[in-house]
Amino acid sequence: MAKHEELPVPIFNSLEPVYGTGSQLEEAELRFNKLKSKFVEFFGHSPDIYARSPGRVNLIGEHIDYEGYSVLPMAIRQDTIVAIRKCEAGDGQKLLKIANVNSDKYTLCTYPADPDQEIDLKNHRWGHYFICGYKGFYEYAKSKGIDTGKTVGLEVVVDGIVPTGSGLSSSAAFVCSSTIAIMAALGTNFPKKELAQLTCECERHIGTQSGGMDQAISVMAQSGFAALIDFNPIRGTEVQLPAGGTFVIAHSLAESQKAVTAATNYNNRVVECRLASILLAIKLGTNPKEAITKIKTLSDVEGLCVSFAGTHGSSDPVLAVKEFLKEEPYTADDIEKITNEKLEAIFDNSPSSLDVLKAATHFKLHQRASHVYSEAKRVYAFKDTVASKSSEEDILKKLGNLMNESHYSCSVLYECSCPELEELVKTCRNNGALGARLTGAGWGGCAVALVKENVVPQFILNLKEQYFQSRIDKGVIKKNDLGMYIFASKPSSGAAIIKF
Ligand code: NG1
Ligand code: MG
Repeated sequence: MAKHEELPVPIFNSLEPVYGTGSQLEEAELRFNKLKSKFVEFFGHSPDIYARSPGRVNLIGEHIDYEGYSVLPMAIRQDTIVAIRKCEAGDGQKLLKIANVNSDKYTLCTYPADPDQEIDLKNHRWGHYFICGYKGFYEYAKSKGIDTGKTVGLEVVVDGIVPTGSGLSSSAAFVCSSTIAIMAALGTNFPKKELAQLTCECERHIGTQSGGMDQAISVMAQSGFAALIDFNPIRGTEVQLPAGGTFVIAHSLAESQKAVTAATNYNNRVVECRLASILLAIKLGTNPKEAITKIKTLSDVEGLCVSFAGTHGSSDPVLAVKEFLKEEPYTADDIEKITNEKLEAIFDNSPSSLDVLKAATHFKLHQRASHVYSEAKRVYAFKDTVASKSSEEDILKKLGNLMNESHYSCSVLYECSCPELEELVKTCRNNGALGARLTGAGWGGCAVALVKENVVPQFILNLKEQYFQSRIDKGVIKKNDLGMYIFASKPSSGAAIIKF
């Protein structure tokens, strides 16, 4: 069976297959026309080709993709479109010129057309995300022995409508659409599954030790379905959501600046999970040296829990955490006594982890591991509930409960919420959401709420009144922009190449 993820990115010569009909198509037509005229304005001619890739909302399975556990996101309508043109040999200097339709906010970025260039992480620029895709494309092509010819200059204009810093993966939408645009401009096309893997590696060039959820769903999503995404190897299984429920996405209006706060937030958790997995492995009988070299994630430890089953009657890793990791935060000293190794030596090949160690005073290993193992179970419970034969009423109720439990775990054990998200999630529940939780990395950004289809308009109105109105009054957002900050979302389609 040729599964769709084995196929290359689809190439269309019109917008309907991607954007459907009606107002969404009209909006897309306007965007493409504007993008094309901007391209002509910047570079004096039309682009060769376009690539688009969507943002996503994660329904459940937070902060576990980088630990090797399956997650359950869906693509959203909002996407990033990259228009691109390959410069001919006579076009002069070999440069990557990256412009944006929103040229006031995102000014032209220029880079050398050199796949080996280093990204200047200390000076963050929006164009860096394109370079992530650029470097990643060449690394992949090289590893596969694909002849990419002489490097050429590229002209690029970007149009992104995924809200940034919102936990909806604007970054993955940008990285994926860039990588695919580069691939298409250079005349190749890879299977979606491989692109999902390669774009995940691309985004790590920005300095976050991300998992692969966002890129996988952005590249592989099928319209009408959420997906269970598995890792190692990456695989997507379509999940049909119950018709009577709708997912409403609402922005807390606190911006999550992941690339800037990586050392204390995102990468800090990745490091804590790694340390928790090493300590657990040691407690489960692995010798410290071997644990340090072989155990990379909490999912690597699961197999070891089988030995624990002999004495404890269960191989549940949640129980192993209870037994073997103390609840009080660990100091570096506590950990080094168990590992017989300096923390700096454990992470010596990862500069971004060393930044984490410099900033951290203690490590909450018990809490982080408890979150990861329990959240991993909730993802499967969610998928099984969707597929169960219970009444729709029951199914929706159970899904809502799982989302609420996930939020609690993110908030209390993983500590990736913030006061605004807490208020927003509470407001969602007070207004009849069956469940509500933060989505994406957290520390700001969006919440997702499961709401019964027939009350969605009223739910949105209530949230506007109870959460957003005071923020409009204070001038945080404009009333006219509200549609960007709270909306219902159906599962949308994944990446596509468009050539007119
Ligand atoms: P967002 O919310 O887009 O920053 C991040 C990671 C995901 C995943 C989630 C938490 C990137 C590109 N994405 O997403 O891989 O770990 O946080 O579940 O860093
Ligand atoms: Mg992101």
